[in-house]
Amino acid sequence: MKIHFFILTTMIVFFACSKDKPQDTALDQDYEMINVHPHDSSYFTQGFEFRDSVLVEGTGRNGTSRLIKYNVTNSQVYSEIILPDEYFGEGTTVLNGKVYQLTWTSGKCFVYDYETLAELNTFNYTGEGWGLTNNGTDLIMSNGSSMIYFRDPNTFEIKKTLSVKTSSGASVHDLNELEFADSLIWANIWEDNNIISIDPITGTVTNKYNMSDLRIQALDGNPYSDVLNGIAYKDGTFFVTGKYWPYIFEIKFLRK
Ligand SMILES: [Ca+2]
Repeated sequence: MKIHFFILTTMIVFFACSKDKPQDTALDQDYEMINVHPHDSSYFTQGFEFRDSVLVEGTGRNGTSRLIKYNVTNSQVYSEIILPDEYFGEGTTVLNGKVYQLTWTSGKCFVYDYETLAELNTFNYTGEGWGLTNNGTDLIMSNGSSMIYFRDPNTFEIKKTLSVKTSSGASVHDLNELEFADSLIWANIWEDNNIISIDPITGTVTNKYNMSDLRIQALDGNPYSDVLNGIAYKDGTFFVTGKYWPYIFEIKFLRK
């Protein structure tokens, strides 16, 4: 019975994964390691983005949610704010001199002045908040589903909705931290070691990068390292990390 239970469990897990995760190996691409930087392993990374040479990170969990501006090379903190315990911080992005920070289930997006981190405004929204980035005009948000929302940064109104699918038409769920770079949306997928790139017009997954090796290195450095989550772009390279990871990996995504 134990063997039968194991087989049944394995099949359930397999089909659950095959339904939700992009399985198309034709999309697999390689990456090149450029450098490894320190990452504070107390940071439960939920937002990750550069503004010029400053890394802006938003962290989560109730009681440890922060917004931090720091130096990627030596982890020197320039400034930070601590969210009230009732809020679980999520995705963050910088647009037009403002920092936007989502919350997981509170339905609130906090807006701060980028220079001073003084709170300017709060937007309310329906549903959960997960990842956040921008294309220079619109905020681009995930909520854990297969949908991505383009929102007006001045009103937070939804301007466009994108359904993310593989080329075979399978929906890609659990879209998490986001980055807009090279005219593509780059996304983490919760509890998945792949980073995907998404066509921002059609929602189709264009490439897939397996970061399993980086997860293993993170676990070697801190056994409490959690999932891959955090993509930031600067000057042609990407910086990726995860929740409680001790490292930030600077990489180039290659294409065949
Ligand atoms: Ca990002």
